[in-house]
Amino acid sequence: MNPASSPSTVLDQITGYIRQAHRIAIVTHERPDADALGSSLGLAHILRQMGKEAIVYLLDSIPFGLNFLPGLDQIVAALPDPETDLVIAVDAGEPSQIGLPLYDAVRHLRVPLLVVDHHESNTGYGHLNIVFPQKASTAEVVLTLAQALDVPIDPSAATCLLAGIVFDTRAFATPDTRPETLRAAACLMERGGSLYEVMTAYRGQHPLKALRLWGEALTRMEVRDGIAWTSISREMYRATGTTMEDTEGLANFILDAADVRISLVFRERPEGGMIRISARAKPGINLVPLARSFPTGGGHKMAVGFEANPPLEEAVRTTIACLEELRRSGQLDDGQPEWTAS
Ligand SMILES: [Mn+2]
Repeated sequence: MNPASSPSTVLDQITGYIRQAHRIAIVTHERPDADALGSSLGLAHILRQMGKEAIVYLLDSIPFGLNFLPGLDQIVAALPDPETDLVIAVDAGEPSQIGLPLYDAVRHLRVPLLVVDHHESNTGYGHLNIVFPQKASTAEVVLTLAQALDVPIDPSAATCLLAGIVFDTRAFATPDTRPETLRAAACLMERGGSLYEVMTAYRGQHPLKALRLWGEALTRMEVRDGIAWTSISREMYRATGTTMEDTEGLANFILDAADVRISLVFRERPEGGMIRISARAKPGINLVPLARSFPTGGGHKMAVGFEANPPLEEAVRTTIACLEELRRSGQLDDGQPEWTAS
């Protein structure tokens, strides 16, 4: 391996940038999940321990069920302060995921951008990129960074990072959960992170109205050759009093069925525009080529998100056709799963 690009060298360079910075802006992807928020807030707590001014900028609302994360009240729903001298993007595989207003503002700061992530599809858009695709969560990458910085992790940071690990591994149930993942979680518990609080939040992610929406979606589900898909229309949100946020987890839920290999959920946005698609797969399948067939796709082998043109029925038709073609031509084969669950 070229020493200039080895992870430890990049880690050294990144810690150098952080030590020199005073006011650090942290950004993450739109519609943040627990790993995005937990990693952002955890990193902010760690940087504050170092005496830095660290601010998480987020234009989106906080998802239902993540209100327990310590430090949420310090999130700033605005564009970064012009005095910012360093920006760190966490858990965002590419600039478009951060969202245009925020990413544009970040670029106009003309300060170094560090990217901290675990997505295999990360495009390396930062001046320095620390991307560990073998890690199950960005939270673990942040923990590695904190260890490299030699900063003590306080209970608030520990709970935030633990949330990232638990939610991204679906409570230690994904095939990328490895001994290192459990060691990271144990380390965070030792620093005062509350696994109980995180697990309670993990199990309690969905309000009843979301289950009603899921019921509707499951009734409409179609299955062909191990591929299961369903779609959620604006009318369904209206009838159940839900929002797009209430669809989080549905694609995984469908994938859990024994005879499903790939699941997809197509969603209209309440405000209209592009159709949002989440796809999930069992080990041995790589969905990244599917996501890359669409303009805004990204994710991991077994979990991708992308957008297709409306209307909903057309998005379903074109996506399933594309998926079946990629599958036929062997482009989704991932050989042996990298880490088997057995
Ligand atoms: Mn993540």
